[in-house]
Amino acid sequence: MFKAIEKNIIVESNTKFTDNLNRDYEYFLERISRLNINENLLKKKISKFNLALPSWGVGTGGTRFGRFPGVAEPRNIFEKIEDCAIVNDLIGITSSVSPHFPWDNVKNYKELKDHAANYGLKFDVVNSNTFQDQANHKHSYKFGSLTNSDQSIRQKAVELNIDCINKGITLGSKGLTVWLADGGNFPGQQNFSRTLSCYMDSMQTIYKSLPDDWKILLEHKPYEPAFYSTVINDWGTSYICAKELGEKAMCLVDLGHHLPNTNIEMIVSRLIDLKKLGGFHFNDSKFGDDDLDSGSIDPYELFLIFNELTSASELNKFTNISYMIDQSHNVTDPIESLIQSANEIITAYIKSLLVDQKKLKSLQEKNDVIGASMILKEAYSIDVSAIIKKIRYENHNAIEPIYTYRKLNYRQQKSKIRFQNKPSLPGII
Ligand SMILES: [Mn+2]
Repeated sequence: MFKAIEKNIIVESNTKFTDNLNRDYEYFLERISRLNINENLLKKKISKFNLALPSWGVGTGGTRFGRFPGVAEPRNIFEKIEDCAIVNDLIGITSSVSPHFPWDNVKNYKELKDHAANYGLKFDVVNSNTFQDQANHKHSYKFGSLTNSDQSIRQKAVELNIDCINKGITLGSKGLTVWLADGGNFPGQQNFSRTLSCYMDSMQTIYKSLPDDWKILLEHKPYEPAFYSTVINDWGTSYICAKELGEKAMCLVDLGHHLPNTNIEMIVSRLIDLKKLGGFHFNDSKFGDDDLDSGSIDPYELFLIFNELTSASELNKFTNISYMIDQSHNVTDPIESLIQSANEIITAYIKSLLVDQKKLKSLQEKNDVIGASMILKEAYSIDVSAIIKKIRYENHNAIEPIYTYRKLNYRQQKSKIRFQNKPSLPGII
């Protein structure tokens, strides 16, 4: 098996940081011993965490105003896999890729699976794109896909989703995420009841094509690209549809798909209790679905979300949740953004593991408001970077991944092979 980065490059750049790391880690161990946390148990929990990279996340994103392509962007899914492998070689917690079809269409899916396996990568849930027309389409999704008023167009959208499942089976995926752009821009444009009923009809047909060990993830969003109404507008609608579809249907929470100030951690808790939480799309936002890097605006919210997950998992309330990044990197090197985002996400997760859940519960019972909030703040304020770096070091990944990545001159190397064919493209995502 070959991987994207030669091991000695990582080993060499790590030597620069090992002394400081050892000192920082010693202090970290002392700090968690005051919370009666066992190092090995903590490491065991952390080692189970895996985050999927979105295939589209290694390309430069854009807005509806335009897109500024980066240097040596990947031109196809094979090159996207190479970039994902760079990220995973550096940080070691992102060993799966979530593809998007038809963007990532290839002739031979077995060959694609082998290509990823050569880099130590697997495929996570597949995603269907019915939010834009393709060059070879005779039909149009302009007025909707799974809920279009034209039955033959609904059928095409259903077929596209089933086609995604079939590709995913060859790739070794175990799930399909359906995010629907369908909705309306004007009051009166759509009958809310009719579109929801069409959605259920279409989804029931797709559901029947799911293998036994698959799940289908329903992703809600209150607005955009439709700016007046969307068909699956919120988590409640998503939950009702998932429940009616059956046990393989689960809800996916994209952090950006909520109106400002929404209490997302509470939605997470509700979906756990209702046994319908199936996955996450991580990103951050300031105003709407901004698709900013995870943890770049509100890392405390990310921590509170993980606190709900950790407290529920200690009670064995769920098992199989798909974690994935879903962001639009408009002005950064996507590889650097993915590294930083993954780091923010695992940081929030580890901090949630430091919360004294028993003590928190007892303070809640006593209505000790300040005491309870201090339990959360105490865990949140502990610097967990040393254990993240230590685990990376022990697993032969990079102690300082951005430093090592920059040492590689990766973009410069790839620019000799990956020629850009267009100076600028319309915005995507
Ligand atoms: Mn998403």
